[in-house]
Amino acid sequence: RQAKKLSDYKAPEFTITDVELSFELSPEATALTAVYQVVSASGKAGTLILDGQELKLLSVSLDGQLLNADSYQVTAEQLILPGMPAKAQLELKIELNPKANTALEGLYLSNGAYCTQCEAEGFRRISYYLDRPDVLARFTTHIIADDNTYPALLSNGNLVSSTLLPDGRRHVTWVDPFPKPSYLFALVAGDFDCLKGSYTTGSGREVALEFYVDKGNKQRAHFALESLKRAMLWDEQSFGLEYDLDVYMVVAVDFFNMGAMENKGLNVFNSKYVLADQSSATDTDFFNIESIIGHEYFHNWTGNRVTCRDWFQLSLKEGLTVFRDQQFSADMGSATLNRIDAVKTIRTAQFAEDAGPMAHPIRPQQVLEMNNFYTVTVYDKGAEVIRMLHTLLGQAGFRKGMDLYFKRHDGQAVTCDDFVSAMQDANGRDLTLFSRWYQQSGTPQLKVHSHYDAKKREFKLLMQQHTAGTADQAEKLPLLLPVRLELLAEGKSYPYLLEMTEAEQEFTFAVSQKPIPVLLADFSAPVKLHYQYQMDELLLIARDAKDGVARWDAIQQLWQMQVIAAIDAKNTGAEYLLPGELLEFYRQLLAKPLEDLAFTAELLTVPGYDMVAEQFDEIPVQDLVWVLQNFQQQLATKLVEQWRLCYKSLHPAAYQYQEQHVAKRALRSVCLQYLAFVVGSDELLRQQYQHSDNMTDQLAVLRSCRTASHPLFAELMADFEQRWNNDVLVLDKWFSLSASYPQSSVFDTLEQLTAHPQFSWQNPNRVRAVFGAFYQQNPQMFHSADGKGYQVLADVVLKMDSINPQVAARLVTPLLSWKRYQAQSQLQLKSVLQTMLAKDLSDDLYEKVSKSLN
Ligand code: B3K
Ligand code: ZN
Repeated sequence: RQAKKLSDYKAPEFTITDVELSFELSPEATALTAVYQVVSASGKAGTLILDGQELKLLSVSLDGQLLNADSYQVTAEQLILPGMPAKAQLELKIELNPKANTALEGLYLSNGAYCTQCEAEGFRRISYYLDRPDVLARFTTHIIADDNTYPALLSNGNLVSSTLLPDGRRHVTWVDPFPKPSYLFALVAGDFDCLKGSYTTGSGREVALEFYVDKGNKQRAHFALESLKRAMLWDEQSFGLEYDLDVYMVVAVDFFNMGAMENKGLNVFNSKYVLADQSSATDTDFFNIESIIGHEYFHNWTGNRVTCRDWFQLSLKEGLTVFRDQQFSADMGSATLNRIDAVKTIRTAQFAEDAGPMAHPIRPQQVLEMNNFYTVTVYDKGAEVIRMLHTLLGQAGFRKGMDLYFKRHDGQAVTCDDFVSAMQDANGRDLTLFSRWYQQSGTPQLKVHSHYDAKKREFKLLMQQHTAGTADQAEKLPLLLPVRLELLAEGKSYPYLLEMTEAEQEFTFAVSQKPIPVLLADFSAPVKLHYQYQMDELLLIARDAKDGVARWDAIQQLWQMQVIAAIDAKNTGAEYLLPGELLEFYRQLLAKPLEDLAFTAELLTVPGYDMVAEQFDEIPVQDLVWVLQNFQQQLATKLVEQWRLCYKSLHPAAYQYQEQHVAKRALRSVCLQYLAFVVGSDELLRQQYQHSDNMTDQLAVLRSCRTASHPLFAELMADFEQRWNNDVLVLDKWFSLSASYPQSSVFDTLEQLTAHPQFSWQNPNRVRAVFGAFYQQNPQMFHSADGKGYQVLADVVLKMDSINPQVAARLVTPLLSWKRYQAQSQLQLKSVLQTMLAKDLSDDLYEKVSKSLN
């Protein structure tokens, strides 16, 4: 199998300027006529090679002349047309079978509705095409389908005509005036409820907003509609960017491989990121909807108006758009909590990716299956890289760079270098060194030592950076690290922004007494920081630092120290008791929560398994699970009265998705979680489950019971299943909770879940709800000593590979990092991976499994 390389990029020899597609929809035999205006870049005739996969080609015509089958060549992945004139019209007739499409890429059916997914290389499953992002064409789309069964016929751009045909079918025509790459094409046909709204842009243009959802779900789309309006306004205010078509449509579908897709004017969304109301969705669901609606909307400029030259540049649009959606969320709610969430993602999933076999820079250099590179590195580390530019250039400088980027590149397909150049030129600042972040994978380790010279009243920080070799790249160079710093002294906080450019650097500060350094405030660079803090220093930072992220981080570091100490004790058979200072800190926090209750809740939470696991080269899974459970138990018992009092002081109000309400529920949930660990909490748990008016509080009870293996779990889960049996989105929460129960009974449970009438291997949400939760939220059983967890997941991955390779390749992730586990697990994991590799795998799965065994 041949991987593609960034260094092999060549501009296309032919381009397509105009596309006219006519679909006559039918589940098993959709007829497509595709007409392209093809132009040679050099003005010379030559061979035109179009991409295409799993297509039934019926005919080819050139400038109106039907071609003989021997004048072109069709392979499994290409249509080759030798002797293509410098300018010609090419017409293809193709037959498609959307019903048989379980990969959910190209044209497929979701609960009977037609929809498409083309990014990254899915358009080639609809028609032969120059399926690469640097070919930009104007699209006209005709859709012909039965008017009764499919009253909504949608595509990109503006609707220009709609005619009822004598045979009861309707013919609609959509024209998208903005030239676009094929990955942004979309078509939807179905019978939906439509929630309508409108938005007037800053310059006074009226935009129709339309949300298409399954019948009966209209009431659940209001929050998404309002989120869209907030996003449209925010982009005007923050970046001066307005929407550019007359209509913005969002369609919610149940069968979808990822979260959502930013097709021009016609977003297609996983229904779980559109539909919400208080009784069926949690605060987190509401949050995610606002953020993903924002994300896809922001792509209209960062992705659609300015797109990627090639797929190696994916972070150009994704890193930047994640950064934009993070800024949006921060402005809509709490900046600190949003930042903490982003930091968690980097420290868990991204650091793990960098340490594993799939390590790659935010701009990968080599790709076999592009869908494998929609990663936490390209997206979230990509966003951190943009954030560092923002930190270095400041808000105003960053905005100048963005303005220049759009001024130069609107309507073009460009590279990450073009983006950095715009930032550089707009600010008159050399960013050559900074650009290394695009080329280098791996997590830099930042080691810091300090020294205070009382005589000279000088404080020195000696900083060293080092990035270890990764699976994809042995040699590493120093990077430009913006290091935010606070020096705490004399009850004050002095802020600094250091720029580290060398492998080793010393910074000197004049201070009249020995300060405590708050290093890497706001997590100003995606690195692992090493500094010998004492416990009292960390507690002081947690109380006195200006930056909220640093305060939270101090508590994280404290817990990491406890984890190490407790494992050491466990190995010598000693009992480990949490230090009094830490308990005292918690006692005081509970007695007098901070004004920000959500932040208080964060501080009171013991870090999760993934967070503590990341500091180990070889992860002692069962020890960690045991220790974390033990810490919660200790906190629960020692502070039981405090948890109870705090819980009781937070009277629930009628549900509103509003910052203060969300915060209060979060803190209440934390208290409840601890209380579930002590005897005598049944009444309280039952009470909250039965009497709360919202999903957030109900789910908090189930989660608490699950985590504490509480006897009430089974009873409440049975009730929940019955209550929500007809609502698949809510039922997914039940599937996940069932699969994450940390007892060996879970293996029988998994079998029962896949036999559940609402389970379907064809639906990615269901499969992820069960098996994603199993490996992400049940480390204890996933890593069970007999290797059963690995076997179960491996079987599922293989089964899924023949149904939906993209889903299979996502699910295989936890098996790949076998080198991170203890000897026994390593052998078990390696053996399931080897068995897998011996099978006939999709490119998606092959790329990952083969790399992991290298
Ligand atoms: N651009 C899409 C992701 C496409 C994934 C293809 N496997 C959604 C997003 O990032 O906004
Ligand atoms: Zn995106």
